[in-house]
Amino acid sequence: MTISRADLAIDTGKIVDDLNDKGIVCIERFFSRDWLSHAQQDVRSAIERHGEKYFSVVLPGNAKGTAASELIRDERLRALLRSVTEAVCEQPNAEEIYNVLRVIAGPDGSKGSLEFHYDASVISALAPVFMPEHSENSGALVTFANRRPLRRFVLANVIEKIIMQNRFYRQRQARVVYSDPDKFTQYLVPGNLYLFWGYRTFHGNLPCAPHSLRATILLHYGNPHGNSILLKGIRAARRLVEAVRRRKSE
Ligand SMILES: O=C(O)CCC(=O)C(=O)O
Ligand SMILES: [Fe+2]
Repeated sequence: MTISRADLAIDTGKIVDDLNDKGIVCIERFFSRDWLSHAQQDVRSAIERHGEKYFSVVLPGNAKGTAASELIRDERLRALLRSVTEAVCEQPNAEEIYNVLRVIAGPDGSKGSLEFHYDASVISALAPVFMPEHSENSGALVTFANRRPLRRFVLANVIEKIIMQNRFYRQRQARVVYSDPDKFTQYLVPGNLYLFWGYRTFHGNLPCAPHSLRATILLHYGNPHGNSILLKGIRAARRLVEAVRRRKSE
């Protein structure tokens, strides 16, 4: 199955410029209708397995025949992620595309919201699969674009994490967002593909109304910290912590 529209022209140089200048790039109607309805079916069956609540599936692309596996194997999308990453990072040391399916459903639509963070990857791509009707509580994506540089050293990140990824700082940032929502939020439309420098952009999502359905597939590509055995170990540990965090917040 082709995941993207055949007639779509992709200008990587322009995308890189826009990522640097505007922070977030939307490629409208990137996905084919077939791919989107496949992804929607996958989300529905994931909800049957997990229940109507907030949950994440780590590496859904490892399961054969899923829409996520089509995504991460798609040559066009892979080439896009590779070339934008290489434009800003000489040695992206990329492994495979790290992918996550994230679902907000059930009575508590605010679960997982306002949890602002930086991603570990150079580029993050977001495919919205289901989005609530456009309103104040429709889980818009929040981005504080390009707030930090790509760094080679991990220690600065650890310190920054302590300062920025805690409840108080996040609450403060939430107030900043609500003071000027147009500046920091982006309503997401299923079928579009959104790109931002995940490593450099402090981001998260606004809450959803109770009993909303919001589902996104996240793709993460490119590792700015090199690829020594030590760093591989740190990354593996980080993913474990991340998986536990995701489980806990379910
Ligand atoms: O679902 C979203 O809109 C963003 C989630 C996110 O940033 C992440 O899982 O790393
Ligand atoms: Fe993220």
